[in-house]
Amino acid sequence: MTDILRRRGVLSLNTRAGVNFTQNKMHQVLHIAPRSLTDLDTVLALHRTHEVDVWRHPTTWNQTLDVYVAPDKIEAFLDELKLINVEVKVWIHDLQRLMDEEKVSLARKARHPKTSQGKNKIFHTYLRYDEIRNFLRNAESDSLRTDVVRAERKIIGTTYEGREIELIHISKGDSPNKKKIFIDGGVHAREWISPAFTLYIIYQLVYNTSNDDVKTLLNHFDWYIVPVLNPDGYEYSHTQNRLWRKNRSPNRRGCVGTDVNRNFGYQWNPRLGGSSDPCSDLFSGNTSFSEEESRALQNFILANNDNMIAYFTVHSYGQLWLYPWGYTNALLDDWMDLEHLANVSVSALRQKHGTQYTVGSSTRVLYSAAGNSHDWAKGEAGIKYSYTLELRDKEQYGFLLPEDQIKPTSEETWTGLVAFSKALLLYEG
Ligand code: 0X9
Ligand code: ZN
Repeated sequence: MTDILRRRGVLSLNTRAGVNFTQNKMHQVLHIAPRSLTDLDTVLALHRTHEVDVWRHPTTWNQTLDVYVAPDKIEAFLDELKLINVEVKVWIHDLQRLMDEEKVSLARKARHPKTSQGKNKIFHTYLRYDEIRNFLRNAESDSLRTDVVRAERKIIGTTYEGREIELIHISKGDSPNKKKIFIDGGVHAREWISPAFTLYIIYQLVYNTSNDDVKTLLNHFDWYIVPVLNPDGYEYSHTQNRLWRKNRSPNRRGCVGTDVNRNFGYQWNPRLGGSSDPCSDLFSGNTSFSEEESRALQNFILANNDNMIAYFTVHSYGQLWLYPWGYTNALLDDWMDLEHLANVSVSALRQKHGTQYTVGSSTRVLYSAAGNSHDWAKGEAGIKYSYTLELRDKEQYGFLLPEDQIKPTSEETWTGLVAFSKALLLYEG
């Protein structure tokens, strides 16, 4: 019971650093609250030397950091924190347990395919990449049997490990001049809710065509969706390391992986929220567009961006609806347009299950991260409404969002997307 309460953050061990709450050496995620800018800088410097994984960075000293610390690192890390003025709480007390529970749940579903069969599986479980591709194949062939929607798959690139990056174009096939909306997911490997939500969108557009909202969305837009931009990383997070973030291309010094969301070529700069250390989780690559994944997206969008009015890159977690810039805290000239449609979307989203989102510029609300994809989509590809969505949750599970939240998360985000699309029609004509 205590564990459950702790995990839910109800009984967090609220203590100053140094009190020994880690005797049992668990994988823990800490909330660290610095009390000044200097203390924040010290914590960030510590995170580099101690190789802990910052799940969430703060923008200002009065926000907390979420930091995952491995059992063999925690003692030394806490000793250092003792020397500065920070408050430390255990947020996720036993991360290993959460990962084990997730594994059991996935295995149980695999053993009982009856309860989660066919395409409805996307609502209840996190699919592997081959299952996702199967779903796309079926969506394509099922759509060909109707005359109301046409779904066409396209390979837009091949990853370092040889996996094909697949896109699905969903339209009515009736006009070449409709406005286009592009959505990608699975940029970061461990953010499993992201591909799951993109599949929900595809499901709605292909299989729910008698719904009035779906009719509107198909009548007015063409949809381009890449459920998993980084399939190598996604598979690795399923089979080897649940908390993997980057892709899997090899680097110098024997380290693997580039952060695809630091590799885009608009104001690319490893010193602004990325890293030039190939072993870092935020490695920006040796150059911009050094990676297959970012290049695939670049090539496809540049070849198809006429009439492309919106771009969404779907991530987790934090419940945020963000717009550029991510490389500077300067505001866009048209930030009010992006802010307005984001506000419309999050109010609709909230009506569904009460989930609250924060809207704003990604640097101001979150932190700076040069080389991210929404900056490139806006700055280089000229897509007016470019957003990063950070889906659930905020307080409880972080990247390990349980499968029973796939459906409500997808439903509410879909509600936000529908509201966005309708508002866009009113706003932009
Ligand atoms: O750091 C990222 O790439 C994104 N957050 S995540 O937790 N999903 O990794 C945020 C990117 C948004 N852009 C900026 N914050 N600049
Ligand atoms: Zn992400």
